[in-house]
Amino acid sequence: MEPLRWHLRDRVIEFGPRPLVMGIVNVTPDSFSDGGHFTETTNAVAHGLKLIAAGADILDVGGESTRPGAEPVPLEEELRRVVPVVAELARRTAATISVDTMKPEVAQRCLEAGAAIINDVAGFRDPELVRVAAEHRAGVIVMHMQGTPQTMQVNPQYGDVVREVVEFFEERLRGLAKSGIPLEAVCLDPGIGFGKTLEHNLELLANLGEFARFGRPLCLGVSRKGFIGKLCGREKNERMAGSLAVSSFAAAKNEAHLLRVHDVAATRDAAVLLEAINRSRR
Ligand code: 8Y4
Repeated sequence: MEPLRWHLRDRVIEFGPRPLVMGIVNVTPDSFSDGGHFTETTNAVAHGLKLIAAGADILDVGGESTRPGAEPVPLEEELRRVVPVVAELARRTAATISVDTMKPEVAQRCLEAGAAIINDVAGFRDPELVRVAAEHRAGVIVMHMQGTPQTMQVNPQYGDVVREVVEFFEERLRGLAKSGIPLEAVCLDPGIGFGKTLEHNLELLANLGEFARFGRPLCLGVSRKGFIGKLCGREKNERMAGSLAVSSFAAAKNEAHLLRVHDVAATRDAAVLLEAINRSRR
C-alpha cells in the first residue's frame, strides 16, 4: 500500500505505522499572572517548546476557545494573541505549526508568520478562508461540526451520525477542489464533541474506519473532552487516562493519523507501544 502523504506548503508529511502527535497550545488570558501581552506570549511559546521536547510532531496554536458555549473572540484580540506566538515558535523551532482559527485574517497573518496548517473547526465553509489557504498552499484540517460553538451542544440530532459526517466530507472535498485546495492538502476530522451527544461521539469512534474511504489522513481530538468526563466521572484535569484509552483504541486499529492532545509525552508513548505490538502481529 502507498503511504499516505499530506502536502503543506513547502513540506510533505508521510504517515508511517503510528499516528503523529499534535500538541495543543492555547493562547488565552492567564487569570493567575498579572497578565500583560508579554507574559501571555512568553507562556504560550514556552509551553509549545515543552511540547516539542515531549515529542510533538505538530503544534496547534489557538487563541479562541471553541468549547461549548464559549463567546467568540474579536478579530483584533485573536490576532494579538496568536500571531506573535506563531512567529516566535516558527523562528525558534523547525516544528510544523498549525493554527486553530475560523478567521481568514488570522489565517493569513499566521501563514505569513510561518504556520503551515490551518485547522478550522467550522470545516472551511468560509470562501475567504478557503482562498487564503489555497493562496499559501497550506495544509488544511477540515473538521465536522453541527451548528456553531455557541449552540452546538444544545440538542445535537442526526439520522445516522457516521453517514452524515461522511456526506459532509464528500461535499467539502468537492468544494475545496473547485476552490484550489487539492485533495493532497486535506486532513479530515470527525469533530468529536462538536454538536454531538455522548452516543454520537462513541458511534463515530467505533466507526472511524468509515472515513478511510477518502484516502486522506484522519485527525482525532478527544483529549480531556466532556464525553470522557461523563463516562468516568472526572473533572477536566483528571481525564488523561481516559483520553489515552481513546487515542490508543484509534492507534491500535490504525484508524487515526494525527492525535490532537494536551498530554503529548503520554500519547506518544502509547503510540510507540501500539506500533510495536501491531508490528508483531502474525
Ligand atoms: C478540555 C479541554 C475539555 C479542551 C474540552 C476541550 C478539536 C479541534 C478543538 C478537534 C480539531 C477542545 C480546536 C475543543 N477540538 N480541532 N479543536 N479537532 N481538528 N475542548 O477535535 O479541545 S477545541
